[in-house]
Amino acid sequence: MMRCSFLVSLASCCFDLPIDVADKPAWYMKIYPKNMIPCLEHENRVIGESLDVIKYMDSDFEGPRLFPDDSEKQRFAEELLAYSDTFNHAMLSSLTSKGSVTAEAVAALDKIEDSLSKFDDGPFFLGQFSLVDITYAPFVDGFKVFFAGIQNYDTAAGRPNMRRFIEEMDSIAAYAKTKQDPQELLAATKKKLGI
Ligand SMILES: N[C@@H](CCC(=O)N[C@@H](CS)C(=O)NCC(=O)O)C(=O)O
Repeated sequence: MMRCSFLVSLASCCFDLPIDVADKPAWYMKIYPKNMIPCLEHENRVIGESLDVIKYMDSDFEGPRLFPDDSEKQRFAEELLAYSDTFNHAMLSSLTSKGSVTAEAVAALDKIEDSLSKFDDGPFFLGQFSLVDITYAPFVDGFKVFFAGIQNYDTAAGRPNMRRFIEEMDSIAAYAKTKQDPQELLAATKKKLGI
């Protein structure tokens, strides 16, 4: 079962709702006909798309803001959020290529490694913890497991910033509790990708 509640947990909200992505309950589609996870229902509004959900939660709920005030960091945050689909696509293409790791995937991982060193006031993408980390952490973590299990490649080897990022994320209890057993996750992903 994949827990898709980490965004909510990290933003200190009051839900903690595990949903099996492979077998979503019927009530979910009634709330969000697109039937993709996540979605957020709040004050009679339903918001889908993970990036929209985390931005909404950051701006409409109380607590520390997870989007920076600094304009340089804001620009970099938007750039990284916009890049997340490209990153995932590059990584998935490699996993389904039936060969070894593609140059495109290596370049995407190197871009993440470089991005993690842009600001030196902390181990996260913008230095301090932000929405960008929430966006990337499950992918960086998940792809580490998938590349090891499918292409025999350690995505964090020779990438010390990525290794540190993973360790720092794991030390956040609200994130750690959303993680699935790596072998179960790998098996489910292989099945889904037809590998
Ligand atoms: N662009 C969407 C993608 C959502 C997405 O792919 N969700 C996955 C789970 S993480 C899902 O619902 N998979 C089940 C399915 O495809 O039926 C977003 O960022 O919210």
